[in-house]
Amino acid sequence: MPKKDIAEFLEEIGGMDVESLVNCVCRHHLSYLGRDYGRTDLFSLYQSLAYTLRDRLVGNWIKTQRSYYNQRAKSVYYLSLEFLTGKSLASNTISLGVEKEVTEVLEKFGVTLDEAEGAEADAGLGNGGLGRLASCFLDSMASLGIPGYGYGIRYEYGIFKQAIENGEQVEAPDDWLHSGNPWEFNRKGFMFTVRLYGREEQYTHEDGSVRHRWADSAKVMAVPVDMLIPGYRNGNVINMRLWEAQPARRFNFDLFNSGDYIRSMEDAVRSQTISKVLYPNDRLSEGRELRLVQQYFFVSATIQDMMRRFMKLKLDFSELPNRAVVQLNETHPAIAIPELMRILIDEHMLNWDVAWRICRRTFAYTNHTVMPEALETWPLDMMRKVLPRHVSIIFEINRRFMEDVKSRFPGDENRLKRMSIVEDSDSPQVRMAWLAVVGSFIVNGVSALHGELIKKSIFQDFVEMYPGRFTSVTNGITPRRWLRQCNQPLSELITEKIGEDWVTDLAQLRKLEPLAEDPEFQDRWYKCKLKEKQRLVEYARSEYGLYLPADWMYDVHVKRIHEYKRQLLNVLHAVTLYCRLKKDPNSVTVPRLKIFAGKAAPGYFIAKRIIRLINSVGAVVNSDSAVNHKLRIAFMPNYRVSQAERIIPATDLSEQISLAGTEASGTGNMKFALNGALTIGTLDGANIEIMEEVGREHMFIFGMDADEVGARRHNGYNPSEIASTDQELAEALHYIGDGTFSEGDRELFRPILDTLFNGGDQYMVLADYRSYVDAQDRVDELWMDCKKWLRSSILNTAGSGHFSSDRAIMDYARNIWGVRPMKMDK
Ligand code: 26V
Repeated sequence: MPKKDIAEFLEEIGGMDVESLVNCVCRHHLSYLGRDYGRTDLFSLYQSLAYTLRDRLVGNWIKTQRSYYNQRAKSVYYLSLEFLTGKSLASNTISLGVEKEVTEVLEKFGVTLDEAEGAEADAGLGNGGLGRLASCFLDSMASLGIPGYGYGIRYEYGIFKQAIENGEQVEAPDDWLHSGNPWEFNRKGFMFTVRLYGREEQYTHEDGSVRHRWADSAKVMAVPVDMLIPGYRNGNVINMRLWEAQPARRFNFDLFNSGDYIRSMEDAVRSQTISKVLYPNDRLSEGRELRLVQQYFFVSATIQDMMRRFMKLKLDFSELPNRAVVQLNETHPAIAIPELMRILIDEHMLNWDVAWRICRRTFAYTNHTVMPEALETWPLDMMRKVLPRHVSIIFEINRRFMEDVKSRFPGDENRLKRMSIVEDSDSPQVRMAWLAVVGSFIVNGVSALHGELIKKSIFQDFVEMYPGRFTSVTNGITPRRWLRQCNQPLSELITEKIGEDWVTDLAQLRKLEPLAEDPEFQDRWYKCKLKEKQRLVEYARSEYGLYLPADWMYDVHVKRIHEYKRQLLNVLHAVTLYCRLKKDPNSVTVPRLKIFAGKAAPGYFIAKRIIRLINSVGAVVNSDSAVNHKLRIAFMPNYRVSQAERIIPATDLSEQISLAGTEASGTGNMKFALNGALTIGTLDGANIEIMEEVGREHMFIFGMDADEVGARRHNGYNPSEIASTDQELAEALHYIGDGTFSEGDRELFRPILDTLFNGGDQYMVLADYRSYVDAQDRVDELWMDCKKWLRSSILNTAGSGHFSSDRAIMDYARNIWGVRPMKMDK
């Protein structure tokens, strides 16, 4: 071993000055890419720049990991089947504090940072809010010095690419790795074996006790692939470890030897499918075996990695909860609970009670939705086939739990049925949420409202059983990516006025309040917004061939397409404006561009038809000169993190219009407010808390609240009656049905109208229509008063400090994890 310190090696790699960076870029061109640096293209330049930055991260990464070990720090294991990272070039550049230098380096090659990042593929290893939240949390853990790791799957294919053909969504595979990923380290040397299938076996241990083990299992290898996550200018670098499935090294040796080469290769291919593709559903639990295998695969590898680190400390097992805390992002990794039990009981021979106490103190569970169809359940038969030993452990957990319930609520048979982890029916199911609640020391919702709603609905019985176990932590977003990086003009203006500390202490944005009415400041605020609109115009043109007007009001609705998010309500408003304009071209005062973007789950028929409707209404509106001077509609294909970074800073009006009680939190709502958009929204999820911080008078709140929704449901809701008493609504619905937007085809949108009139309008679109349209009229009114609008816009940014993921992570750290920010070793 050389006696050199890491610092000396790093010195050889080179410094942060422009010259060192240029040299390093050229060297990587030569030695990594095997190419002449005199002949760079955009992609090779991006790659060698990424390697150059990775060189500058890895030293701090090692130092950070060593500090964890040396200080015996309690660490957070954030387990998530999804991480929606997006691109890393700009973000890492900013965190390293070399923005100026990198810009200068790229200038020498005739390229901007924006252009260089254009060559990077989005890491889209998630569906939406839940996965993006996980990525924001890693950024905050790194920036705060909270010891921890992100663990997930390195999907070869991320969330599908969406194209729009003939107005409809068409899916294509997201081959994000096809040119390699310069940010990652593949660590083949540190893989673990993961077992699957087989059977449970009883045997007598040498100490005479009867024990169980897992026999005749199949094996796959889990290879760690690490992505480095730097903190903001603090020298911390944390690890996101994503597991890749590979065939066991001596896979199916028997088949090989017997000469059945092809069949043994088939097995190898099958093991690789485990990490092949992200499931593109964000609600419906389909009960697919491959999905269960994915869950166990990454959980097993992660818990092995955690135990490896813990065993190095040579402590009693009862110390585990003082050294590690596992945060379960939804129930997707909840199989970790019986897995840790299995390891403690079967492999380390602990007795049940001791093992259970350890488990219960190690896990915490975050719930992200109240919707019953998203509650994960697994058919018992399937689970028994894939994980035979875990099923008997789950039965034992449940048996003991049922005993507890019985002694607390004697004779309450219905309660037992409701609370049983194994649902007793013709096709028994394992209820993962119940398992997660029973096996965790704390369960949290993701906004104040959501935290209360889950206590009153899905978890009511469990609250009666374990009153202290439920809490909430309001979501947050990283101010680095979602303001500092994505909105350069506004960031610079803010920093000029209040200094740069807001980047790591977002509450400081309050200091903007006194400036809200300052005409000079308002003017500069307006110009920032305009710049971002121009940037979006250019992006939409070059990426999608869309021509957007730059000086209109940008009214933006971007998120997954889902009935509960009510894109349909927004379309009804668009059609209403269309009708008004057709009758009188001067009836609408404000020129408005409605921007939509979002993916629909490939099997979600109605959501896809809603996309078709948006595009169809758009096609008619945009080409009708009686209308298109005041209203245009753009659907931006393939919504993703990097696209959101372009759209959000340019937005004037943020649409957050879910049916109250259905959106657990929302995080897009926070990103828009932070960037000075005004929200039109319902009293749902974190909208409520945004209102409390920003002030109701600076938002457009409309519609029923969650209690009113409940009452209305209870009293019988009749959508037809509403449609027949509101003339504008009736007219809008009529045009959707009569073929106005479908070249005379009256069938195309019938399924959508059917959900309203024959399906009972589950998400009460019609009930909130009038109050929504009235709120939109108030939007126009305020827009006409430019000064007032700008004041509200500034106050939205000023009031967004609470929604930093730094605040959210500190809440978790203090109230759930019991960990503190750590000082790094020198
Ligand atoms: C559920 C399922 C069910 C089984 C099939 C695959 C699958 C994939 C993802 C999910 C999670 C759905 C829950 C979810 O995404 N919730 C969103 O979480 C955000 C972060 O907390 C929150 O802001 C959104 O309001 C909430 O909808």
